Amino acid sequence: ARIINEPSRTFGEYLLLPNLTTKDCIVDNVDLSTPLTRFKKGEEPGLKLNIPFSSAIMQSVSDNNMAIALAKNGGIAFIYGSQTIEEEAEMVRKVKKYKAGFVISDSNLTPNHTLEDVLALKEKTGHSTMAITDDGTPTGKLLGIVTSRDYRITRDPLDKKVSEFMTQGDSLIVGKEGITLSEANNILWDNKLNAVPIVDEDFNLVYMVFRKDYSDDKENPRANLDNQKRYIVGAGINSRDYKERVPALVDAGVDIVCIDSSEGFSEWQADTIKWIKEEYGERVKIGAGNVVEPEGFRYLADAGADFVKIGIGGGSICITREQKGIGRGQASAVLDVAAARDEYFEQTGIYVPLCSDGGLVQDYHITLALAMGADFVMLGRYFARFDESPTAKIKYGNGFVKEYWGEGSNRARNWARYDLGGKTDLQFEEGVDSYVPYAGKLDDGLGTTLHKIKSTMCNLGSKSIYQLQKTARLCLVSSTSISEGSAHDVILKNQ
Ligand code: MZP
Repeated sequence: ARIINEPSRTFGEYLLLPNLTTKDCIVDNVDLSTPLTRFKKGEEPGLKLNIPFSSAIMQSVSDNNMAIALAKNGGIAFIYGSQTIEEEAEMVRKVKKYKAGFVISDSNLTPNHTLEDVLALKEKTGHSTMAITDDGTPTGKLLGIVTSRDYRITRDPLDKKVSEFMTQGDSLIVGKEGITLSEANNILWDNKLNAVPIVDEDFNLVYMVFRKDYSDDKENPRANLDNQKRYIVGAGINSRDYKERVPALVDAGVDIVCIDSSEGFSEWQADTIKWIKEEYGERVKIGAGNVVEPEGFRYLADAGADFVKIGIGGGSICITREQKGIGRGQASAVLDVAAARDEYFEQTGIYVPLCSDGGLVQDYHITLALAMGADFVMLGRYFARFDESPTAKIKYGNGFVKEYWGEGSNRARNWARYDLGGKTDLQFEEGVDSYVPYAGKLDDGLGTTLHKIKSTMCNLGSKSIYQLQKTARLCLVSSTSISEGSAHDVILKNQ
């Protein structure tokens, strides 16, 4: 065996050193856009992200709701592949068909405004559709929809137009108030309906939601939209059924696929990439991984991967290192692979973006991963905590938690992720089933994290991720100096 004597390290063992902050280096001037797919020197990448965030390819993290919420914020979700081809394609389709109406924030409009106020605002802004939610976000409670047609939001069950519409039979009654915009859209989509009346418990009409004209394309500057002005979405695939899965996902409109595997330095992955590139050329983008060292990176880059994902065994729900003894501290893996990526760029003129996947605990770990050479990160635990993740929110002690389980757990049984040929079943667990503290709405939590990253970048004198990667200075910390970093030698109040 060959021994690498340098111990492998993780993010908590490093700190960033400030650089000169110039006066123009303010939070508003920090640009977090980043490449998602490979590009030649001097050219633009085929796909970019507006923020360096992707959500993990996991049942407990990335479904169509998460994908819409994250795309709206400028990131991308990779919908989990451990479901049937039809189910996964349907989730992709829902994201691609979802063209949100303009969502009015409560500072513009509240339930106390009259219908005339709403119509006047609609006239003023020129939007054909408006969704009004109680907090102005797509996941807030839906208070009503205003469309350009005369079928409009109504709180009056006797509204003639709505009654007429309902007699056409093109409707489904939902006996639930307080539905969210995404839920309403799912009901429309699932039932192939053009409208749903939302009724209260006594079946009085509260409001109608329409699909027709539900399509104002008012561009949100942060949203990640592709050429057709629809939200971008990724999807997980495996190296077994890709010849059936990829065509179904492409048909559903997927923007990029990613081979979901705990260990990506394999001929299975090269074959998968090769097949996709032969079949679709540059039309279908594909990420591959995971790797933790330069040889694995180079193998996948040579095979044609559009991005390469880094990380083995560092995920919060992962027990691969205990079960198999395979893995590497995430900081060392990112540093080493990033050096190989830069060398590859020097030699070939091709830049292959890197994704640091798993094990990001503190928000600042994201900044560290980017400074160390990652172009974007992938997070499971982080996103599982929000309302938009697909899992149950449960009362736990005095607060709430959400469920979060690994793809290698008995609950997910995603054997294809650990597949090495042979039996098509999970032979032993590499992941756990757990809870994570509930963290509210994605928009709020992500907003705070983005602000922290941008502020840190200002301290480092960087207005872009590229500049951060080039100029950041990091130092190793001793275990004694780590304890200096949190509150110490004081008696904390409210404990
Ligand atoms: P984290 O953000 O929760 O720390 O880690 C998420 C990552 O862990 C995923 O993107 C994936 O690479 C990895 N993962 C998912 N399931 C398992 C498992 O069951 C796992 N072992 O390691």
